[in-house]
Amino acid sequence: MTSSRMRAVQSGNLAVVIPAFNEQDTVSGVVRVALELTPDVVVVSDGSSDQTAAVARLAGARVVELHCNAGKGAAIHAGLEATAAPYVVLLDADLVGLTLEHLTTLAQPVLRGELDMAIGIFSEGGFMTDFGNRMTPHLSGQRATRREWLLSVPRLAQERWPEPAITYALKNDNVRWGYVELAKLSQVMKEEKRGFWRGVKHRTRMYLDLLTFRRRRKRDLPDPTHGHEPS
Ligand SMILES: Nc1nc2c(ncn2[C@@H]2O[C@H](COP(=O)(O)OP(=O)(O)OP(=O)(O)O)[C@@H](O)[C@H]2O)c(=O)[nH]1
Ligand SMILES: [Mg+2]
Repeated sequence: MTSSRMRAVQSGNLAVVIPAFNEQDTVSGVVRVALELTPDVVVVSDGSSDQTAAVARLAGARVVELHCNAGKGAAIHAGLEATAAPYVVLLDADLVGLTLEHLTTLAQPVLRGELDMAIGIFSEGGFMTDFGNRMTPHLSGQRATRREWLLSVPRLAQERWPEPAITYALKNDNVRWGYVELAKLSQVMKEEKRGFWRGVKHRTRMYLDLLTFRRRRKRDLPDPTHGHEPS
């Protein structure tokens, strides 16, 4: 057991929050590894029509169930509100090959106070998943940060896909952030888990949503005044 894990477990200061929408095939594997890091593992399922919530509960997670589907941003927000831990690791529920080492790689820089947010990037996990993650590293679902800061991100709960809102806040606030490599980790892509055409439909909707954040941001939020540009 690493010293950072000991610290997290002993003081109860770290939670893992996993937004999961129809992820019954993979969520339990992610929960089991998360439980190696901390007992405070929260899965948020909002309107999943499969067994995601039951499977996650059986694997040992605390499950927050919302009745209507509200999006990944609302799910993360609900997960953050369901814990009091000052530090959180966010994980997607469709990860394959997750290990405790990945989690300590993510969490350590934040627990040590070196970074306010660590963003995990896949490497050597598979051509497509590595490629997707490297093209858009700022969209990664694997992160560690301070819970209070994440809760303060404007529009976090309103955005179906919250990553652009987080990136915007990283620029706007004086936040120390950095990428860490997560070797041999991958995810099940939408086209695999939803079927090809449904996957394409979901992907198209996701990109439309991500691309229109700027419009919503201009309407609702001030311009950045300082900070550096996440790539
Ligand atoms: N609770 C909840 N979780 C969601 C929702 N939408 C996405 N998620 C979860 O957010 C994580 C990322 O969603 P994915 O659909 O895998 O998106 P992605 O990994 O960015 O997309 P691809 O790489 O294109 O497959 C997964 O754990 C999803 O289950 C939602 O509406 N509610
Ligand atoms: Mg995914």
